[in-house]
Amino acid sequence: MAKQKDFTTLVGDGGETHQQIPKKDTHDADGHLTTDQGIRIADNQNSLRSGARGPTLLEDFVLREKIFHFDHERIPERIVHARGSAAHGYFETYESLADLTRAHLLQKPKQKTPVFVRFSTVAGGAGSVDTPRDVRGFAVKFYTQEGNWDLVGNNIPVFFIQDAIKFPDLIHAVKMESDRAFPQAGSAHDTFWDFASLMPESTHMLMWAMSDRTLPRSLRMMQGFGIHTFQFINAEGNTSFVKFHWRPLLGVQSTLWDEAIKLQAADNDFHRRDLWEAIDRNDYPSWELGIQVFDQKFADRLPYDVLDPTKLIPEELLPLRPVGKLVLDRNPDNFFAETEQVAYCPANIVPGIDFSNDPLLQGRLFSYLDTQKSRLGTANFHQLPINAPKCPVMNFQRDGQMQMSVPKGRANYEPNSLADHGEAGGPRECPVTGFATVRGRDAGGEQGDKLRVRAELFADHYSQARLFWRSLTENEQAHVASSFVLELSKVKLEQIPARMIANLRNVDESLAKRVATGLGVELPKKSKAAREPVDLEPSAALSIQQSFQPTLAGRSVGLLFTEGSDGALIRSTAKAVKDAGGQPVLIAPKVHGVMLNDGSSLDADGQLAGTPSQTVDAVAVIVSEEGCRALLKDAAAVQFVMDAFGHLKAIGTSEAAQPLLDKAGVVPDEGITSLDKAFIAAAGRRYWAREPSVRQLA
Ligand code: HDE
Repeated sequence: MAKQKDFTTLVGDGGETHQQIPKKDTHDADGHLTTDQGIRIADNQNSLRSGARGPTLLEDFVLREKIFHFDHERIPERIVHARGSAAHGYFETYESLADLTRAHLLQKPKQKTPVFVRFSTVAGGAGSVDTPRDVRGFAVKFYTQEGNWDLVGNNIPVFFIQDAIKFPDLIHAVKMESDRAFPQAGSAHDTFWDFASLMPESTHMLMWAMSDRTLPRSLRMMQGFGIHTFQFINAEGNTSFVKFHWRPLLGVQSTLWDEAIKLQAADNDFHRRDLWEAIDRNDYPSWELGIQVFDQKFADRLPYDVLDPTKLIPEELLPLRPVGKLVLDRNPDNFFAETEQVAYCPANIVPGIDFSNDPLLQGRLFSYLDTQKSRLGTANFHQLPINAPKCPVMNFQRDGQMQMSVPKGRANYEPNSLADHGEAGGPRECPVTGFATVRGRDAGGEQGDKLRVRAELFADHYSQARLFWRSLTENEQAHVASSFVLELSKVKLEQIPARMIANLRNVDESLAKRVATGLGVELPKKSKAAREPVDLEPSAALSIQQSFQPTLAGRSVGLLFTEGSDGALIRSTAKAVKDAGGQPVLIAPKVHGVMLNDGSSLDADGQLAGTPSQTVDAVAVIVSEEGCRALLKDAAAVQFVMDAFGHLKAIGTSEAAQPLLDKAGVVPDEGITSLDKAFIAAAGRRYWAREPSVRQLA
């Protein structure tokens, strides 16, 4: 405490002062509009002119300042993960992890730490859409009492490459092609598949990328992974390896590709809106943090290297220990100030946690700090309110652009003896509580000659890709095969699909054949694996469908109705959806004043043509006979039902709706129900068995 006070009087302050910067208001205390210099503005409608029809005067500082500021509103977007959405919340521990780590945030049960979490797509620009096939970022900033810890992960537990030196190549290849500037936000093009097919180490991640994992139903329904192996160190100095997993309490759920493509057309901001609206209605998204903890002996027994970020440790082999809960309960006040300016960095780590020698992680430790300087324009970006630690910041870093704190006194170096002469001497290092790096050899780290080589087991590029494939349901496998076909169909250079299929033969012969058949090309010769793959035990935890929990919690149900619809049925269905934790969404051909059969009038949440069924999880068609006749002539209505059926959703229906169902080609199955309890029970699921009847899969 004493030290903290010293510092505040001596050098101003890092953390606290930044927190105190008032939120920018556009008006002064009495509600008056001012310039950035605080001068009250008399007229915000007209610029200063010489005569009513005369030229505008250079003298108009109000106009000039306003336009000047506007001209500089944009900052460079992130080179990757540019498109994102974020929220505030907290992390609460279940129990003490003092046996494993001395990290302050993990010491006591029910300990709460504020967080800011940003989700993102990888390839697209900041203005791109939310639902392309893409990996999602899952970045968590914990504002702990011992400084910020950033766990900057993805929704997939492995990565494309093993070494940071390949990252610029990977990203150049996946982003829009550099001459034509398309495609935006998509991997289905020559340069990505050219690179990927030449990098067998990417095969495991490609399997995930082509699976339903890259089409999340909601940011609230994704897993998150720290990917790399990290280390814990406890107060006694004992170390262990650790991997971090986030499990959504709403369960993992994805969309179908056809659905995702149509969602893109229906709502560019589908995920951003979904996250915002859920928090806005106090339906707070939450995740459980699970850890996989192991030691060197365990690592030595594995047929893959735990420092290789293209590998995972199956949960069946090393179960997750649940350690706490993440809850997002507050939307940002300002998108730019918070979501855009937040600067995550895997190098932000707290005492008790440490990195491993994973060569991808090691490269990231440099990249993020560097990128923030070019994005935010100053080495003082850590002083922005969203980035500032919520604990004191005390050091002798000084000056730089946009310096916000006002250090007092002469102590801007250390050691100094100023305190001996009655001046404040500033903060000092603390070997006891300060961050201590795990000594390499304690944790099986290696030292040796300086070499540009990879460890031996990194050369196994296919065993885990095969493990993933064999862990999926037949339906999920068909999605993977079909995605390869669809993506590779967009590749124009002939040699690329052949090279990719040659690699896939090392994963699974039937997969390779299905992709070749789907593309209409001959099966190429199998590529030579750098290391022969081995068969690993399948892991059901890797399959979304096998761990799917049917529920309406956090999901929405579209109620399509018309003039003359059964008012009581609409109301009871909406209530039943709500009671089951879901969100009813009323959809009608017009939004205001729809007259129902009981004489009441009802407003809709969405107009039919602008609210297609892909925006909801199940549909109830509650139409009158006359209303149904009108809908038969409305392509949006027919498509609404056809897509709900094609996207394997439950459809609850009354008799009057039958002609519409017939026209949409709906064939009865267990997902097509009457509008009673059966519908509510059916609505929280997807009907995978229906898929072969509506879609040709590879
Ligand atoms: Fe990143 N990554 N990355 N990355 N990454 C960035 O940092 C980088 C990697 C991830 O919401 C950038 O602030 C390198 C793996 C997320 O703001 C940049 C390498 C994983 C986000 C950068 C990787 C990630 C980023 C761009 C290979 C999953 C968004 C802007 C060595 C564990 C964070 C920025 C947010 C962002 C570099 C690999 C996740 C350029 C060099 C592996 C979620 O610094």
